Amino acid sequence: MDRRGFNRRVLLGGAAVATSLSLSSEATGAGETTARTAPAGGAVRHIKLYAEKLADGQLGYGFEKGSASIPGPLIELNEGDTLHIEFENTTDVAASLHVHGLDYEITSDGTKLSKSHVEPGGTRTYTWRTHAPGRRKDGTWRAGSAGYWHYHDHVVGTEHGTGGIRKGLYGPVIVRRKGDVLPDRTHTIVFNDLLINNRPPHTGPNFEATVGDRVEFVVITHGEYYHTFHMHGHRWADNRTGMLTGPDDPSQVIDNKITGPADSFGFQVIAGEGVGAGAWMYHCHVQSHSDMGMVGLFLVKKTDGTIPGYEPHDPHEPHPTDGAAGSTEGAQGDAGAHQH
Ligand SMILES: [Cu+2]
Repeated sequence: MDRRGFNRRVLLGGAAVATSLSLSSEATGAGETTARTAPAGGAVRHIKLYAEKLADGQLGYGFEKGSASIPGPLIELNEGDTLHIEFENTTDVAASLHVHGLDYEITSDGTKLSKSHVEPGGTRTYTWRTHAPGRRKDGTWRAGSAGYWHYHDHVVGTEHGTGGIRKGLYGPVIVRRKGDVLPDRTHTIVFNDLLINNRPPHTGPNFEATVGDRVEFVVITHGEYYHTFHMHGHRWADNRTGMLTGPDDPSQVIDNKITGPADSFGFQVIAGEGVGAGAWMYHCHVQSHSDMGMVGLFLVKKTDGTIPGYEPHDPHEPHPTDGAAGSTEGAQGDAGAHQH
């Protein structure tokens, strides 16, 4: 099946899934057995992003009116891309868009200090740029923009957006380098105070995959606490991509990572690799935090769709597939529907 050529809204357990934005797509042309990789950047794109009040009183970002989610939609770029974001604030309080890791002028800082926030009902265009690594004229090495980053409000509640972040105004950004391996789909996990993706404790989000899928996770932390992100049965490298570049890559391989407010990292796993299907927990490993419900499931199915040993109606796991917000599929697909 062709997993690259489209970008779709996935329905899991009735919850709408945030769609992804990709700024370009290109297959390696090598078929299913060879990993797809990111193309060179250099695109200039325009999108719209809305801040909205959700039915439950929380706040979210969305690419279209009425589509806001927590976390907000994945924004994906390739090094060298420029993104112009026409941001519309449909809430009844001033809000903004502030990004980590990317290049932007002070007029796109998204703070009141720089007067780059947006009053209720207002619109403002923020411009994010990215660049490939390279040597400076003085001989030193300049890092590229590639990485697992994130955006958030910097205005609601306080001058630091403490109220906006608490209510859900945050989302993931991935900048890829030419040649980076692309996943089949991407999920975002945000530890925000003692909640995951602002959901009630003990209710996921859960993420589904089939054994052999290449699944990417973006992990972001917000709020007041440090956490330790742990995933059962799967490991990753503690480096930019989460993947070893070869047998001599000295990066440490881990399955647990300490993460504090505004940190972000990401990695890819092959679902069930070497361990098989199962309801694999992920959770904060600060014991009191996991006990208070900072836990979700990576539901890895066999090819026949079953998950050995998993009882979906276990009362301790009340929402087996309701992990939709923040998930994308065909993450590097054609996002034309979201470009204006
Ligand atoms: Cu924790």
